[in-house]
Amino acid sequence: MHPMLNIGIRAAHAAGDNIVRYVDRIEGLEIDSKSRNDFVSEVDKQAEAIIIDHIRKAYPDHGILAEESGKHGNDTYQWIIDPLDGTTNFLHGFPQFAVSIGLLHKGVFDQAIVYDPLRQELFTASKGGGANLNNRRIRVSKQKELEGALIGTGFPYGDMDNLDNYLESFRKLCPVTAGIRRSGSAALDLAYVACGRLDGFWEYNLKKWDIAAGALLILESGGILSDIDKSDNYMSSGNIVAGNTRISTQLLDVLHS
Ligand code: 2AM
Ligand code: CA
Repeated sequence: MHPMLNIGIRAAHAAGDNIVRYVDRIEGLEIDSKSRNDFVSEVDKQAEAIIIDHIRKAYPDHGILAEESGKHGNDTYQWIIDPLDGTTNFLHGFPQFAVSIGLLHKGVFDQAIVYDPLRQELFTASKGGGANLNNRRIRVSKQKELEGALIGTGFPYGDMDNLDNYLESFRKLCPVTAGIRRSGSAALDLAYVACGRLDGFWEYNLKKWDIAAGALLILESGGILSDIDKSDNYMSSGNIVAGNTRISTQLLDVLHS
């Protein structure tokens, strides 16, 4: 195993274990609102500190971009961290959230970890080395047509400027798929595309830390990702379409129809 992946896994496990300790004590947590409908709790902050501590100890020169504490250091190697993806779910006791850690080397996806601490599902990928779920190789689904496909998405939640745009995409896709799921954790949605539980995914306005690990999982499991405008700029725009090649292409065709 790549040593950097190994450090990422240790960090994700330690953060995930800490998150799970609070699952039965959500009522007493201190919760701040970063913006409308965007919450952060002391659990997010602790998990992030645990991850950063692991990385700093192993790789003091590496840069970090983390959801709660921002950007630090140089970015030849940059760890992109969402300590708790699905905070709103977590705060409601809704069991769908994950730790997401992606490593970029000179701007290219290099290592990926998405860890669901409740199900103890560890999704990992190394550039050129394939993607795994709990050490077993995963592949994107073989679904050929949107008809019969299960598609993940995310609804707008804070700023509603994009709501009409989103509803238009939903109106186009809802009638032509087998079903649409909104889980509340984009990192897990991408991991589910990577292992074939979802056939495809689309969402607007994601953040880099929602995408960085999930994107490499998909690429290494034989899938593709694109910006909704068909460019490769999904990391900076946050507007993303993913799936196997056929489903991604069909999702884009319908979105542009
Ligand atoms: P977060 O929990 O790390 O903030 C996809 O919709 C992403 O949006 C989620 O992965 C989630 O990441 C973020 N998000 C923030 N607030 C949300 C909310 N109120 N409902 C759903 N997703 C939210
Ligand atoms: Ca988060």
